[in-house]
Amino acid sequence: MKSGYEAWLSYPLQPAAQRAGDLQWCKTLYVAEENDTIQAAAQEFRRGVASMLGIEVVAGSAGAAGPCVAIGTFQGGNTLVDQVFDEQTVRSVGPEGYAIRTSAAHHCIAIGAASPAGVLYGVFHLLRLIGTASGIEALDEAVNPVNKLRMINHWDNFDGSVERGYAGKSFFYNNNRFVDNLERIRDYAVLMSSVGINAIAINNVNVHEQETLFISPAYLPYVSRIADIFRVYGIRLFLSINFASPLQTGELDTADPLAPEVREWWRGKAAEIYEAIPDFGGFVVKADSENRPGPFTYGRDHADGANMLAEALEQFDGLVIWRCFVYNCKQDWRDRKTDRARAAYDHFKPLDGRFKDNVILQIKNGPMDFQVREPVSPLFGALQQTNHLIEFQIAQEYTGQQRHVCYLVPQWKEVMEFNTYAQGEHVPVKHVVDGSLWGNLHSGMAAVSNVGDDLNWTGHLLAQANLYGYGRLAWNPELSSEAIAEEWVRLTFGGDPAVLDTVTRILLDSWSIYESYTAPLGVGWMVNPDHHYGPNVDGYEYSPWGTYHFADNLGIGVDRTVRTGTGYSAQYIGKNVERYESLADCPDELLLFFHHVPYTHVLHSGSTVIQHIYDTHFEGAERAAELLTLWTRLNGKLEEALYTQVEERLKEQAEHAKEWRDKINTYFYRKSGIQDKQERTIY
Ligand code: GCV
Repeated sequence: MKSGYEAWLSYPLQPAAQRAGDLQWCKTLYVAEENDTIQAAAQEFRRGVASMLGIEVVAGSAGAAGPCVAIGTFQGGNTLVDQVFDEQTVRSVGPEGYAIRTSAAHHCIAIGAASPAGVLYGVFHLLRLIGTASGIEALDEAVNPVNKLRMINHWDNFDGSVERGYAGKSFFYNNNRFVDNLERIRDYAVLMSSVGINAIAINNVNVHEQETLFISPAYLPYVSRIADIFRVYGIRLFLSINFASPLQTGELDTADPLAPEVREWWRGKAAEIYEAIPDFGGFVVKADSENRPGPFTYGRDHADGANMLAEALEQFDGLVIWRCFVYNCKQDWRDRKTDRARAAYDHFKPLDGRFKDNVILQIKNGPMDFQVREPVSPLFGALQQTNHLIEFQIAQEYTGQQRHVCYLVPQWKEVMEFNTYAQGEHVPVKHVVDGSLWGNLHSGMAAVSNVGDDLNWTGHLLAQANLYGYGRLAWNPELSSEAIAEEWVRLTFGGDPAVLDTVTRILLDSWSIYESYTAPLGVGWMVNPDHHYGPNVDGYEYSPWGTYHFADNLGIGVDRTVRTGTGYSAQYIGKNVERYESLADCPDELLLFFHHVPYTHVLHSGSTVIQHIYDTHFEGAERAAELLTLWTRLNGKLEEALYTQVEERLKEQAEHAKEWRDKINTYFYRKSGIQDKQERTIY
């Protein structure tokens, strides 16, 4: 019985008509290399084919007659691979790419790559084609990942808790120990490599006392065991580190990045780490952010701090991934000049060009913090001489915490398509992020993981679509949200058209539904403090975190204009400045992020702000209830265990959406005194 553990690698049996076509190629697998990664690819191929096509794959060889699948690196010993691919094709395949071709002349489907990881990605591609009934008799393509770094950040703590984790406990640690059973970590590595993830940081960016010691001899052997597993699947392991490590371990009395003894300490540390893990990826660093230590303590800046670490790692090809989530979290709410949205740009733009080549700045997609709606961070397009990554949050901290369904791929797509005007009329974020705009040495995507030790990995089964979708999008940002959703549904549940239609519809509508019953028009927050679940309009209004909506009896919104507000809109480039600055041009969905307006302000939609709030909240709660109705149509069409786990979550969502509706509507009705035109019940 399926539980969701198999996720998108559950390999449902394909319909008989399709099986016949795919079978003829897949009965035999020809592998010539002993390499662990290629053997892992072969093992996955055998597993997938057995389950989807119902046959045991047999081993083939160079001279054997009859069709087969042949996999290997170019010039790696697989003669069929070398015969099928011409020089031009081989040249077009990058370090992690692959070529795949159905060759009638050679009676095979060949998958060739420059590296074992490329072979693995190619095999997963073939399995995906079989699983989505795409046909494999005329394949001919060379595929390379668009983004170089395709990273997952875990916020797992050594005690087993996961910061912003909504799917159980960590499967790396338990009660201040590394787990003994590594099976689940292996299964996780398989899942991640199947969508092209090539880097994973295994501990929280908030590095506490015990985790500070992960880079010490006491713990490095355990970290190394995990790196051994990841390596097989083409994944480099990273650690989040504590900037004050030399001080905190008691070995030095300073962590000043310019002090020679500190530089020496980190150089020694790097040597120890690479001794244990020769392909260690590097450090993820949260410094001078939300009470974490950093270079500011010593009057140094972020470039001083990052470069010091980079210097220690560079001889080993290690990277320093330095986060830009830096702002004043002790703001006085009475201070109307400080604007948290400005902070990342104000800190990092002046440092552009000062970072070493192996430093990568990691920038959250928006200027605040993974809200259901916020503008794109103005740092994308502004940093011309610095490597950088975009950071998304797969964990649904502010988007329903995996108790509500919220398929985030459409949101990420919107961010990636955003025109930065960085150099010319059309420069989308995706070209800044993939490094093509300025030819960055390092670039790509990172995202906060949404998995835990829940049997189905993500708590809400439908939240698996976000994990899957993140990997697919990082590999190829051109894929559409629809295509990714459909792939995920077919691979997870099989190809029944009713299931496909219903589940993709639920996924594709879910972000807009969640947005409509929560904080309106881009203003954000309005959640309960600390745990961030559920409505609380003034939850953060008088707090030090810089997250205000300024609602009074007349109006609502944050004035971030240059003319009368915080000046944030000037951080954008070209036409974006005026678009956000002008009340007339600002898009409705971001109106309250940029402007403070009366409740009677008329939106582009023709509705007033207050009526929009009422309408979207009533509709949103209704649409949330419809999600449940849609799902119940699948009763009997899915395995019981899969059906019921989603049904339960959708019930909770339908109820909880009403809570959001009533709290938000009531709050604004009481503040404004303006009646709902439709006279629906507001308390
Ligand atoms: C890991 C938000 C979250 C924190 C998180 C922080 C970050 O503030 O609520 O839990 O800390 O972002 O990204 O560093």
